[in-house]
Formats: sequence, structure tokens, C-alpha cells
Amino acid sequence: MAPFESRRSFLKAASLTAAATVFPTNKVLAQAGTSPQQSDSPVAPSEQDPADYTLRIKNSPIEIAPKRIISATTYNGQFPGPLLRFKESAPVTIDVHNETDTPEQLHWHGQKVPVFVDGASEEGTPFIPAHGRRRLMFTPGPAGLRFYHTHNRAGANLAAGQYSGQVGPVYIEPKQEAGRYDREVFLVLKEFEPTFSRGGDMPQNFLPPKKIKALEDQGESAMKASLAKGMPHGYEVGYQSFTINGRMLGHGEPIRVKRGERVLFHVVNGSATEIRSLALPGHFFQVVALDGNPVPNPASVPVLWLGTAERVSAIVEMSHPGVWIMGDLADDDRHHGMGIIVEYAGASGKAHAGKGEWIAPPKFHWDYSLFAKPGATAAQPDETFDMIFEKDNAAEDGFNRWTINGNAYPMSDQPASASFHLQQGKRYRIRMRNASDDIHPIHLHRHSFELTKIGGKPTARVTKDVVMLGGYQEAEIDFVADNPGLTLFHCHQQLHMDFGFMALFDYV
Ligand SMILES: [Cu+2]
Repeated sequence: MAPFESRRSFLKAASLTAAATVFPTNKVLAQAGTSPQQSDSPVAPSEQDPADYTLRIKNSPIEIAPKRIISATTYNGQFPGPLLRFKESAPVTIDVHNETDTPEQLHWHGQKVPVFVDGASEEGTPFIPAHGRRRLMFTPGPAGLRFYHTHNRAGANLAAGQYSGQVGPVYIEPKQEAGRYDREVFLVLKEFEPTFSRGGDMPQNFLPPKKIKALEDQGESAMKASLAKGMPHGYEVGYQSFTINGRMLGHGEPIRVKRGERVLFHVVNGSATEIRSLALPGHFFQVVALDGNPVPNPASVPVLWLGTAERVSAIVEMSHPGVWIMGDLADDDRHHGMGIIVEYAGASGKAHAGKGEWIAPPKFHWDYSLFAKPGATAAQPDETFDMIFEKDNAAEDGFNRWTINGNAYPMSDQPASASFHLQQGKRYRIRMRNASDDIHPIHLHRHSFELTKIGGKPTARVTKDVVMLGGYQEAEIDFVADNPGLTLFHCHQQLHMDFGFMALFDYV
């Protein structure tokens, strides 16, 4: 599949599935069960109207390279799912059909939506029943790059949750675009064919080195004690194949550019578990938005780093003709597909015929504060929550168990109670301390937050919904409680969230 490009080529998902968008049967509606329009009458009038968009969750073959065809649960039989373009504040109706045997949750990541549509069973969003349908109606926002993905727990099932192909980009058109550019290209980064291993090789040294000694001592001694008891290292996940927009490097349509063009890349890390990097030899990325939100200081950087579920919007001025590999810094992952060819018009020579050239960029620390307004945020929190994140090595059937302030979120289907209580309108600060050596991409549902301290440095006006917290590091985020209802807070690494790394906030 070609990279998603420009408004011109955008098709509404509904039109892609027009043949399948037939009048819903009563059977399907009965199974759907839970829609805001449904009361006592089985079919409310608005259920009869066609939806603006239709998504079908189904198991599909996906060709990630010629004759390399994998099986994945997808949206509309494709990977990534269709690009959904919304307008800020213009309500949409979306029918989600689940053609699989498993009840599903579709999460509207990064959007300020009610619990009823957010797509997290922990908050109380109804499941999309197996072989059923839910009609969702909501007002998209805030503007910018968002995405949608499954929010099912996978646990030990590597075919479930975000290990599958249930990831698609969302772009909510702002009233005014950040930065001047000639065209847009959407890139969804995603691995396939996962396997378990003992221990992993997560990149560690790309964040500024700001370890806190006390956290390190605590984490290292817990690990030593576990290993001394004869425990193995907890399971990690690795992958056989790596793709951008569902195609391995060299097997998709190249991004064709012209010298002097300014291309706005919207990059989504759709991985279940991995941190990704992206570089384009000889070029810089001017970062204009993080997680879809414009940054106050659009700095230029040689490499983008994205934790799971993070997004970066960055403008590249095409000033270095050639045929290049835009790819991950990890050689092994790039050799297994994590890259895409960028080809200048008229470029030829030794690097042609679909094979691009790769040059590793200079060493660079990914530091969110580069994009911030210097100094501390002006706003003061009404209340501060302290959180410490800890790993209990291999404690849960060989999986690492994760805790927030000593509590692992229950791994049963039973609803859990909220551990943090919010009052509407108040501003909260979360002071996060990571007593593990892993990097955690921390996500808050249904709210955006301001990054107020990272690597010991006060920051202001970087608005995000996921932030990577480095091993044995600390960070602070502020948010305003302005969207009542149960709200899930979790690490977005599937193996971490599935094994305890979640907490619920409620409004009291
Ligand atoms: Cu984590």
C-alpha cells in the first residue's frame, strides 16, 4: 500500500465498504444492545440512517511483502485501518461491526470523548459484541493526529490486543494547520509475527541520561533478589517482521518527492510493545506537533523517537536528492522491514531500482524539552498524585507483574475500583517515579496533559497523551479534570498494561 497521502486521495471508510454497508438487520441490532439512541424500542430512528463511517473488525490476510502473507485482525481487511479524517467539533456517526468471535473494544486514542465511546472496558465502555455492531456518535477533538486501536487485553495471547492489526490513523483537521507544507504523508509503524523471549533488547540510551540513584538501587536490588530465588527473567516480546504502512522496507510504494518540497509527515507508532526511531539520511525533521498537539518550539532534529502510541508530526524539507531509506536506527529491525524508500524525482545512480541508501545519523538524545517553552509552567496544580512504578520480575506466570504504588491492576474481568479521585475543574499534577529499568510510555485516557518536568528539567506547553518515562527516571505531568467519568491511566506497552500497569481515576 502506498503511504497515505494528501486530502485528494482520502476516501471515507464508508465509501470503501459501500457494498457491505447494507441496512442493518434486527438481529445485529439486538446483539449490538447498547447505543445511546436505544431505549425500550429495539430500533431507534437514527439507527436507520447510514453512518458517516463504517469499520469492520475482521480476520484478514495481509501481504506485507510479495508472497509474504500474514493473518491479522484488521479494520476493513487492510493494514493500517483506513485514515479517518474528521473536522474538529463536527459530530460523526461510526458503525463498528465486529465480524470476529471475540468481543472487541475500539479506543479513540487521544480524543476527549465520553466513557461510552472511549473504548476501554475498564472505564465501562460496552464491548462491540462478537458478530455484532455498535453505533458510535461523538464530536471529534482536539484537532491533530490521533489514532484508533483495539483496547482488548492480550495477556499471553500474541494474536490478540494490539499485537494484531487493529490500528488506524485519525486526523482531525484543525482550524489552522501548524507550519507551512506542500503535502502530507501518514506513516504507521507496526511489527508483526510476535514471539516471546526471556529478556529483551529495548533501546535505552536515546533519552537523556537522568537516572535517579535511589530508584536504581531499589529496582536493581528487587531484580537481584528475584534472580537469587532462581526466577528466570520475565517474558518479553520480539517480532519477525517490521512494516511501515503495512509493507516491509523495499516492498511498498516509495514516497516520491521533489527537491524543495516541504513534506509534513504524520508518524504513528502503532506497535504493541516497541519504541521506534525514524531517520532520513541527510535530512532533518522539524517537529511541529507531538501527539497531534502543536509544540511551542518547533525544533529540527535528526531522528524521531516514538514510544508505543506516540505520534509525531514533522516537516521535512526535501533538500538532499537521492534514493534514501527512511528507517529505524536499529539495524536488525530495519533489515527486517522497518523502513520506507524516499525517492527524489530524477534520482538515479548506484542507489536506485527501489533500493535506497542508509546512513546512520549522529548520536542524538530525544528530549521533549527541546520542543517546550523554556522554564516552568505558570499554572500551579490544585493537587499532586505521587506514583511509583515497580516491576515484580516474572511474578505472574513468568510475566513481569507491574505495580503503581504497590498495586497491580486486577487481571480478571471483574471491574476494579478507582485508586485516584478527581474533582471536576481541578488541575492535577502526577509525579511519576520509575523504579524499573524499562522505559514506559505512560498514557492518560480522555484527557491531554502538559509535560511539566522531564529529566529534572521544568517544561511548559508541551501537550501530550503519552510520555516516555526513562528507566529509573522521574517526570511530572499536569492535567485538568474536565471530562467527567472513569478514566484509565496506564503504560501503553501491551505486556505492561496487561500485567498490572493500569489505574483508574474517577470523578467524585
Ligand atoms: Cu510500561
